[in-house]
Amino acid sequence: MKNSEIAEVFENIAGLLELKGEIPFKIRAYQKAARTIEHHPVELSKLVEESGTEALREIPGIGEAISKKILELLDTGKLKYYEELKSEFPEGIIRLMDVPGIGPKTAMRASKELGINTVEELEKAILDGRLASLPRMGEKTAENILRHIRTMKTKDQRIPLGQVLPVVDDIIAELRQRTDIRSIEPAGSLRRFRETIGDIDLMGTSDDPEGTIRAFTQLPQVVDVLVMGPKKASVVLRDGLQVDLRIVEDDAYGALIQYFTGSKQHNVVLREWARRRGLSLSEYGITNLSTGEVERFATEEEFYKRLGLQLIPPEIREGGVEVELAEKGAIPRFVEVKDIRGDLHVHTKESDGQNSLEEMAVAARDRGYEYIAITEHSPGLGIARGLSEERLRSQIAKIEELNRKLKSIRILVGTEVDIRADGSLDYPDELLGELDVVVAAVHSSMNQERAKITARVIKAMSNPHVDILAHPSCRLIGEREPVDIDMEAVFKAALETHTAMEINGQPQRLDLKDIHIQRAKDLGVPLVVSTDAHSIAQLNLMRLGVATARRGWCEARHILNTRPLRELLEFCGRNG
Ligand code: DGT
Ligand code: CA
Ligand code: CA
Repeated sequence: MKNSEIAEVFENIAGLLELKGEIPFKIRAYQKAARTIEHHPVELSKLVEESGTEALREIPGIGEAISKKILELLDTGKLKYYEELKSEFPEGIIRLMDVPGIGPKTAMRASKELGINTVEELEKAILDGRLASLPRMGEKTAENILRHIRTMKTKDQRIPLGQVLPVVDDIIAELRQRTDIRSIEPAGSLRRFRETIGDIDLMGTSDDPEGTIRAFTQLPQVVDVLVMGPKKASVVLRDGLQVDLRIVEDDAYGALIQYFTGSKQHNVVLREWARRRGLSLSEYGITNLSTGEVERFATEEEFYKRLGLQLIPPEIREGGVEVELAEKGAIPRFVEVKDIRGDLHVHTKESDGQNSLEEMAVAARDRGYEYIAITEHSPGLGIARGLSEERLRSQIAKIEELNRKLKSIRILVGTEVDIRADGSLDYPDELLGELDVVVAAVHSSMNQERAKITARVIKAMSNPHVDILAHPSCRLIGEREPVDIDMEAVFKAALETHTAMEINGQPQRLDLKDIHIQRAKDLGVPLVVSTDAHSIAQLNLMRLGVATARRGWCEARHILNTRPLRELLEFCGRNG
């Protein structure tokens, strides 16, 4: 976070306190801090990184309370106190205040006097001159605000991971074909499997760095070259995505990929860790501060080892407790794709999938799975060609037959039964009792209020036949907000009813998400990682599901479908 952004937060706090009628002394303290920070010659993030957190207190006008708030902003990008304060005001005003250059007073006036409550309305009011007509506003200020709105719009565009992965795979494949590249892999948020991506960072080694960089800038999907040097380039793709590529010598690759994998917060913690040991970190290596000597590292493992740390998996490099734990060697081995023994959420042509039952089963067998559950939709969902009771019964017979034919994989008869608006299930209990695995899911009435949808889902989980709750939040990243459900209550119910929570690997879902996974795991809630595959190719989404589980600090033992068939069936209340 930049000084100007931190200053704006404090300026807004002062404004909100003023609107609230707080005592002037308190308001002035925040105003003063805002001005000091705005004019401070060094970025506070840098100051803290290089001189430690105590350095903040040495700035005049920054006391303990403000210094704590600055650290929270630098660490998390957010401030709890500010968020709580904002929640006391109408939402429209807060949205306006998020535009740089608009403080609480202007937001209040724009809302009250011009009826503006969204950024779009604000943009319109600037274009037709209404905003400038407010007292003490003027053309110039309004124009500045418009510029802020425009940059805010482009900056805010984070792209769902699922959209970025194929683009990256293409670029890497093309570069491998065209050039003398030796190795190339993503770093940044992509390597950490964050659910949305700001830009793509690629790192590599090459026999001909300049040639590789040139080929990179000449890829057909590139529309603009922002930076080009002998060993690095930044380009913009047709769809507006930015891609950075850096090439280094083999013996410096470990430090490079470590640095650019981030996260920024992880690197800040790591740097502070190193500083206390007389070392300084950079993308080139580790510098011994007393001798000035720079050590280079070919692998990340050696890099972390030099710092006295275990190799930290990229998925958890978010600046939490991972560095502390790595010193003690206390980071466990997280679940890997190879630990997964079967997929428990799969569709075929019978409902809305693309491949036949046998094709899916054979593909699962070829992946080395021990079992696969076929889980078609129930009839409540007209759109997805849900199976009537009769069709489900005939599918049970088909699966039994196929199980006799295909010896090396067990096909489990399942369903993805719809949880109706009142929490009842879309098949009768008696039919559910004939299945090996019952996955239940919400697909409709997603706008129910919190208490209602929570009770609805818990009611479904309480049905003794239900084994797994699929995509519990129902979000579609970048498209649909999660349902307003009390996740904590759902997890508690999961423990009581012995229901597993699904980690859905569809890139637009990744549901449960990382922080919920971590919480569920800590509570001891059983988890499964499933793909919800609608085709053979989508069985590969297991990689995304597993990465998401890793972001939630899951080991194999936390994931039910790493267990052998017999144990899985036991969990589902079936014996063999
Ligand atoms: P994104 O692109 O917003 O999805 O997120 P990242 O994590 O890929 O961030 P990006 O592309 O800005 O930078 C890649 C990594 O490079 C980042 O995770 C950490 C490192 N990095 C970039 N700028 C800085 C910096 O100013 N300080 C530190 N310590 N690390 C940085
Ligand atoms: Ca990035
Ligand atoms: Ca970048």
